[in-house]
Amino acid sequence: MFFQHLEPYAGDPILSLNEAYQADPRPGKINLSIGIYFDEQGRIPNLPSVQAAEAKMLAAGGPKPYLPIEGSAAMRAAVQTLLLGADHPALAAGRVATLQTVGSSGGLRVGADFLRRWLPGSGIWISDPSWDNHRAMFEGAGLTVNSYPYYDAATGGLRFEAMCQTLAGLPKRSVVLMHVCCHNPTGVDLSPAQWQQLVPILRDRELLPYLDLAYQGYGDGIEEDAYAVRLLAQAGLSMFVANSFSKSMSVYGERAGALSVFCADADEAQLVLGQLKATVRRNYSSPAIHAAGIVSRILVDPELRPMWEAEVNGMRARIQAMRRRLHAVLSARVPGRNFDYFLTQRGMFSYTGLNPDQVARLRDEFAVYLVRSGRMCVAGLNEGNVVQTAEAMAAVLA
Ligand code: KET
Repeated sequence: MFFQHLEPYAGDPILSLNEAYQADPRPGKINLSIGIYFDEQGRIPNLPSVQAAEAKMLAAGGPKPYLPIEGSAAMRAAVQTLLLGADHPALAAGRVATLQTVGSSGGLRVGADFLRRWLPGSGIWISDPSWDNHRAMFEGAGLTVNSYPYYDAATGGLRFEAMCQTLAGLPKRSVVLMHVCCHNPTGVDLSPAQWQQLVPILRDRELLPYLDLAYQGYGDGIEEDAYAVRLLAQAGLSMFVANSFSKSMSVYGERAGALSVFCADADEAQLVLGQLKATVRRNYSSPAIHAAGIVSRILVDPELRPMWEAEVNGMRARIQAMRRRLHAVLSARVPGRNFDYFLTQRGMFSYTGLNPDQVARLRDEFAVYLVRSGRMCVAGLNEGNVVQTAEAMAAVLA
């Protein structure tokens, strides 16, 4: 026996909860745990744009070779344009190295391994709180993970002053992980004006932004949600951007994502691309061809692109409608308590402020599943379960 000494794996706080939900036999159970968009019928949509892209791929036939280490050239180019818009000076300068990755998780981890090797001594700062897996991933890669102030529990908003102060005092060449839009788990984002205020701090302190863009299109729109990427690129900063198509194309299991590293110039970008490739080759070797086919077709095909944009707009509008419904029902059921955060927070998630005991009661007594931190996936609500959810919340808040 070789492995008797292993520590048992406690399970992932998000994925294990989703499994517990699946195993729950109670009818009428409600899944507001994992960050997945469900439609009005409570299903994960198979978007018509994705189906059409797959039909075209099937019709074209052809072999399935290995992709290059860095992934599909068509997808990498399409990702760059999605992030920056066409004809961005950073693209013209050739200073962006982009890899297709195994989901954005794969990109985040490849970037982490790269930083550990080539920027040793630099720690990474993540928001307080952040996606649970950020800490696990970066610590797993051997980086020291610290946090900067972010969420203000008193207001349900942002501790922007405290955040700026902390960033302005970090050791030079620190890495700062930021959510581009639809912050996970709080739903609290920086405004464009606040992003602008951040630029001189990042530049003067020589900080390296590491942007996570997992929910593009769920905030204000596909283009609008790329604002921070474009602003920082325009300012000439170096940065990492890991972006995902899991949510925006509803292709979770395809593992479609990318990592883009913005460098000082084209020569540096070539060096970086080379070492990113080395990192990938000794890890998973190359990414998935099916994911590349879907993403690159949808982003560039003149028929599919507008289809997809309309679908994303529809998903965003449905979540916003659910935010308003939940706010209205809860405000009526629990007078004297302010639920405006459901209206101001953006994207899939809201931080409800429920404590772990209240979250446990929601699950045990009402079969309503939220993450232990009090994070609710608002995208799991629909006309059929929103009142039931509000009543359960009202009961545990009483
Ligand atoms: N970044 C963020 C901020 C994020 O919320 C997720 C997934 C990812 C990256 C990873 O996405 P990928 O599919 O690897 O491109 N979040 C949801 C699912 C999970 O935990 O894996 C969640 O928070 O529920």
